Amino acid sequence: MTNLDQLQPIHLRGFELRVIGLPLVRPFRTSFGTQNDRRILLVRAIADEGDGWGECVSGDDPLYSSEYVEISHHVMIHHLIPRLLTADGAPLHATDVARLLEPVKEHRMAKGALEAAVLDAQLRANGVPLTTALGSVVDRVPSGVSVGIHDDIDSLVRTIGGYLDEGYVRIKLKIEPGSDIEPVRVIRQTFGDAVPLQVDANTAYTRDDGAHLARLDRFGLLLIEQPLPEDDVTGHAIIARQVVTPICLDESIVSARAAVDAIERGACSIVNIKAGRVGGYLEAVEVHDVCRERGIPVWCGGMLETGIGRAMNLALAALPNFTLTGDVSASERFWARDIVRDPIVLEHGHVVLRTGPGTGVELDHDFIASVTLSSETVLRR
Ligand code: SMG
Ligand code: MG
Repeated sequence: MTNLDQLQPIHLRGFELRVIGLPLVRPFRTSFGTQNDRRILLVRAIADEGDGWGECVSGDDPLYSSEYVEISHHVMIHHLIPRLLTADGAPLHATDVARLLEPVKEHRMAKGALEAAVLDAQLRANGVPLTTALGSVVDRVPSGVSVGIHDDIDSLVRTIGGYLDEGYVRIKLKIEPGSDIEPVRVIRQTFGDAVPLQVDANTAYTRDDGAHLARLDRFGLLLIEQPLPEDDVTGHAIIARQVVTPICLDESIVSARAAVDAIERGACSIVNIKAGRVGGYLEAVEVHDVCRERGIPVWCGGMLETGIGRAMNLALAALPNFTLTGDVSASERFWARDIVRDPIVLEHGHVVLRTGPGTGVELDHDFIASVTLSSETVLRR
């Protein structure tokens, strides 16, 4: 990672919190629910040197984690932003943000979004791309797609066939008890053993399900993601001893410290990194680093981001230990129209990094205005 402290700091004036609403191109069903649309909390850092934008990955409801749009908005306004808009108006580095927000427990998605906006603003002001700042080593990354639970197997096969035709190089299937072994068997039977395939349970199983999950072993999956509840790290270690397929953690890994703990306890041999889940892109790089030092490969997760979050995820996914294909898909996987002028597209199974200053994306402000549900600006007093 570039030494961000050597960049010129910015003089932060305030933040705009803007909630937009976008329909999904098709419903997305996971073990915790079905989503038809998304409200997304966008954050604009307003600085003397210019603006920066970040995106909060909190969901509509507290189902993936305890965070959700209203709670993230509330904690930003009442607890986080006041800690960044200090009375003395001292210049701010993006690297200061996590430390200033540390006294507030959890709310990592909210913290991560504020840091992302400050980071974008500071990098733009310095003319430095996020890719350079994070330490990206490639200019494009292979693209995987996450496929929701389907009511019937025929439609699942059609959906996956469509994504493979589009060029996605890896399929991740959402599973839950009652929709796991059979859909995986049919996918293997239909598309063959060569298709890189993995499953994600979003905490839907229990410690008693080791023998059941071991039935997935014969399908040669890349990994099983987060079978048990997030706080059951030891349970994952128990499951990991019962299955041959590697166990990957998502929800459980909320920091670099949590990653070290899970790895040392034998709970996972692969880690899914999502910046929002760990409190920001700078902590995400730390997670990458501690995994790399311990020989644990990582991949970049997704949270149904718009082009802002997608461009940032791409920069992260280009770090050297991201040796497994991530969930950074094209904008059109979820959105009929993205909020950036140059949506992320699939090119021969890859997605290409943005190289302009900051996130490198240009926002479609007219479209954003047309899908805005609320907007609030907080300025330094
Ligand atoms: O952005 O492509 C994407 C979605 C990837 O499946 C995906 N994410 O648990 O990994 C995960 C899920 C969480 C999304 S539901 C909020
Ligand atoms: Mg997951």
